[in-house]
Amino acid sequence: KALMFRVDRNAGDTSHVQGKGTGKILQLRMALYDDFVQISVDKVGQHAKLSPVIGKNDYDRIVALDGKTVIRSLAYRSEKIRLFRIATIDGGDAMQVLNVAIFSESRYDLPIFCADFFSTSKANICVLDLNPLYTTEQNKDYKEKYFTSILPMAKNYIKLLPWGGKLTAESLQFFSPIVLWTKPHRSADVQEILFSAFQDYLLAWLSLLEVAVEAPDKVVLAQNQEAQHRYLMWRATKDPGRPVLTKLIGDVACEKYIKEFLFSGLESLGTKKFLDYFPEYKGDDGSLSTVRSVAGRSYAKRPWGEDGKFIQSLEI
Ligand code: BLA
Repeated sequence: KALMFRVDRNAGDTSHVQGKGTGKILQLRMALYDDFVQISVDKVGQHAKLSPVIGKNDYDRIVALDGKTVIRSLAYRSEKIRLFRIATIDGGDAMQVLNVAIFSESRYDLPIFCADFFSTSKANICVLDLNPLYTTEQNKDYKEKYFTSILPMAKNYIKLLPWGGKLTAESLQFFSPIVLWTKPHRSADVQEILFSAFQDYLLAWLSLLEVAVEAPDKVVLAQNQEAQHRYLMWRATKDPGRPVLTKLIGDVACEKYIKEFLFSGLESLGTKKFLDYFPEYKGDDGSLSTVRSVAGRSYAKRPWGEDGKFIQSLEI
């Protein structure tokens, strides 16, 4: 029997599906970020021969302690991609999350594709970027190599999606001049503008992957590996998603999920500890400070100009 239906993709929205002739109202709900997941698997799959990452399957579907919220996880690799992983959280109206990261193999110095979207019925907090492996303001060659060519594509989105306000100052070293850090008020902006940006940033990353040149020697390869490790260490320790995940699945499961799934590579890519990379987090007694940021929140305005040049507009 033909069903007439309409699907609204507002966060956790419940659409009514009218079964024609049956008189019954069925309920159909799509999670806010379902389309993003689908399109990313499709697009990456068109550019690379993906295989599922074995061992990460334990995390396919986790039901949170509240018995309602569902965490879904997917992980793939390919010849050039060390890890392409997606996590979504479907907490209905209360919370919708998309978290995508793609890491190349360490013989390439490719930026890390990063999409980090957190939505409630009241707010959307979004980061979309190709996170540089080497901080762009200190590594001009790296900035030139990867970001100059894609800046024109990003400009349009930078205009449409305004800067999201102050952020943890430490994060900035992991962001590139094309970063979209934004808090769209309307979910239509997420579904339309951010969705389009997500695809274009992903395609930009894939085109960089296509022409990526292998490290000339083991020294450079080791540097790339350490840069990924440092990034993983930062995010595994200070990611703002951590407290949310702890609340959802508890301490032990959260640690395991972060190490084995979200920031997998932490244990295989290096042996340094968080404080080796970020000594400013050492507390008076030598232990790791639990604060998210020692520098505090800053950058009330976008610190890069339209041309990708860094402008100091630090406001703490
Ligand atoms: C907020 N997430 C944020 C913020 C940033 C990021 C910059 C704003 C607050 C801040 O300045 O820290 C994202 N920060 C990043 C990213 C990098 C970084 C991508 O340094 C990369 C290097 N976030 C998640 C997941 C959840 C989540 C999985 O990744 C939920 C499970 C939630 N992010 C989340 C929440 C906030 C947030 C709840 C608001 C809370 C807050 O501002 O502390």
